[in-house]
Amino acid sequence: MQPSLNQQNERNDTVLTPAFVATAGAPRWIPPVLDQALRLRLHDRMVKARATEEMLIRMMRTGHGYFWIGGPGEEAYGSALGLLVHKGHGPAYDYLHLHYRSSAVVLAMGSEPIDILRQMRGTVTDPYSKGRNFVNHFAIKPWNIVPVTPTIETQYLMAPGTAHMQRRHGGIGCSIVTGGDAGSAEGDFYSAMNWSTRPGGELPVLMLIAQNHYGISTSAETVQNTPNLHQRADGFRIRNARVDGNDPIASWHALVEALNYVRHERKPYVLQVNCSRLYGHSSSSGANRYDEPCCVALYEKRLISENVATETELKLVWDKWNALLSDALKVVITEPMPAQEHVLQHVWHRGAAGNGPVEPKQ
Ligand SMILES: Cc1ncc(C[n+]2csc(CCOP(=O)(O)OP(=O)(O)O)c2C)c(N)n1
Repeated sequence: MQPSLNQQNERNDTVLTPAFVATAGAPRWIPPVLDQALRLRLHDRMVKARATEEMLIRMMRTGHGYFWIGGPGEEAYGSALGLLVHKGHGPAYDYLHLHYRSSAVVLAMGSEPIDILRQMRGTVTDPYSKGRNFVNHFAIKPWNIVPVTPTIETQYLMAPGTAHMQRRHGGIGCSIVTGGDAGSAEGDFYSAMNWSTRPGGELPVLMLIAQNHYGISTSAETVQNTPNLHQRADGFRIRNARVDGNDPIASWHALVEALNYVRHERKPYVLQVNCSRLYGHSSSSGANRYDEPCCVALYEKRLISENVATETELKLVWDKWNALLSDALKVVITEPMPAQEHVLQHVWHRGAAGNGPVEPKQ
């Protein structure tokens, strides 16, 4: 019998949506208050993301998946960001230009862990790439999540494109782009800052740099002359800040401040989030656990010490997501792989004459 996902399902989970107030002039963005319930929700989302990533690594080790790259260590700021996104389709909503460590963002927005497992295995049911791309390469059109590219940092220069459209459109929607510290050494990052600050053409774009001090195996200190990469924005007179990305509460407040500015001033902002890279670069470096600060463990300690939750209650969150993920894996391994007839589906190709789609040759 086909196993079913009968546990808590994101579709039934109320997704937290920031409030918007339409005033006589322009709409205002009112972020949710970070109360006890929201602190627990943040924890839930962080565990959801970590449990998903650890399942992906197990899939890689047990032959149920292929190459792994992902976001363990980026759950704190990622979950906060996912809960603050103005989620929807079209220029009135936020556009997301993410990178391959952004699982916490899309999971906090309400995506289903099973879909990430599908991409890890490369099944035809993978909703992001139909089994074509490797894991954590999202593409979710109804939520303005543009396809994640395996080439690093190209997303920085695409973000001003959607932000340009949003500038014309008006409202409070903005473009949010994430990337790594090594990638911010590339020209795309600087071009993006330039395009976002043309006089009279400033763009509503939030640029995040995840500073984990590594680019694959290259130490950041050997490449850039400062660990405070957000200060590069000073040269473009872009407002910027740095936050402990392992702290979900600090990250929440830093993101609220940044988003408030970008949404209402309609200008760019660069935010550096310092975070860990807990399982190394990818499966190519073994995906073994490193001894770096773990944002989930740190947050759990804090929730217990501040009497927001007990150890038992927090463990139940882990049990819930781990059970859901084991059920999800049982489903995914029964699903089909792409077949010959899928090769030319969803492919943008105009053919030799440049005027139409190519029919598959029999
Ligand atoms: C344009 C481009 N250059 C090089 C690579 C190879 N590459 C993949 S990941 C990576 C390091 C990225 O480091 P960083 O931007 O700090 O992000 P992290 O992986 O540490 O999160 C490199 C050089 C690539 N994918 N694309």
